[in-house]
Amino acid sequence: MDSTSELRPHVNSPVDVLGPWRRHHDDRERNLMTLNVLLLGDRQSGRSSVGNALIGGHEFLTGPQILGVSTTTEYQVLSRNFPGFFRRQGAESDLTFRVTDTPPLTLLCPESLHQLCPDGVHVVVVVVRVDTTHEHTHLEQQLEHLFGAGWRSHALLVLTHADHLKKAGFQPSVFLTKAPDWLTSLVNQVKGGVLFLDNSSDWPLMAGQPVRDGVLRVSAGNQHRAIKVRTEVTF
Ligand SMILES: Nc1nc2c(ncn2[C@@H]2O[C@H](COP(=O)(O)OP(=O)(O)OP(=O)(O)O)[C@@H](O)[C@H]2O)c(=O)[nH]1
Ligand SMILES: [Mg+2]
Repeated sequence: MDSTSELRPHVNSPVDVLGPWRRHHDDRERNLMTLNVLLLGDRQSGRSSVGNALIGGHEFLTGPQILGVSTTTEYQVLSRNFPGFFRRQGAESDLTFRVTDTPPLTLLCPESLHQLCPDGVHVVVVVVRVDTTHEHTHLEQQLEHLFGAGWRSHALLVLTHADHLKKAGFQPSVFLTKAPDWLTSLVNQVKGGVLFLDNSSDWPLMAGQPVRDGVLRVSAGNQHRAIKVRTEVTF
């Protein structure tokens, strides 16, 4: 796996008409696709841990909030390549996940996000933790502000801290039937579906496989078209 950390926003390149596809010419010809993935959620929802699961590493800083301040206060972009992740037209294809971790949703700056993802975002991973759903949240409205109505087809909902459900003897399906209205509404809006994630293990590579598969599925459902961040909005 190759990993790169980007400190500066990506610059548009003239070949971007190809969308996320590129071609490698080494020993064999192979496809390379890069998907821009944006992690969004409230404070301490588990965004950075989901980012680690996605890239199969520990590079995104995680931890409890200190004095009400999030661990993640700056945007961070990390890319990780998974060689031969899938096949396309009979050829092995590499998949690079370019993952943007963010401060809590209420503190986001649309302009900064746009600079980090000038070509847009293929998949928005909306992160909610299962044990704090009593706290009212305005995720849906904030997503609508950031992307307009199109966010629904690009969104995958990841419910973290699923180990807590297990400990409480709750099946995920039962949890969803008892979820508060705001979460039920969110579940019904995201076209990419819902994943439960137990990120308590030390194996982010394994925990992340369903998330990587989910991201690829959501992107394919949009023919790998990206959605742009709207910059004319304020929170
Ligand atoms: N038990 C359990 N702990 C988790 C899980 N996911 C994250 N955590 C822990 O929850 C805390 C917050 O996780 P982070 O990934 O840092 O959450 P965040 O949304 O990035 O947090 P901020 O950047 O501070 O807003 C950390 O201590 C994680 O180790 C999970 O699925 N289960
Ligand atoms: Mg974080």
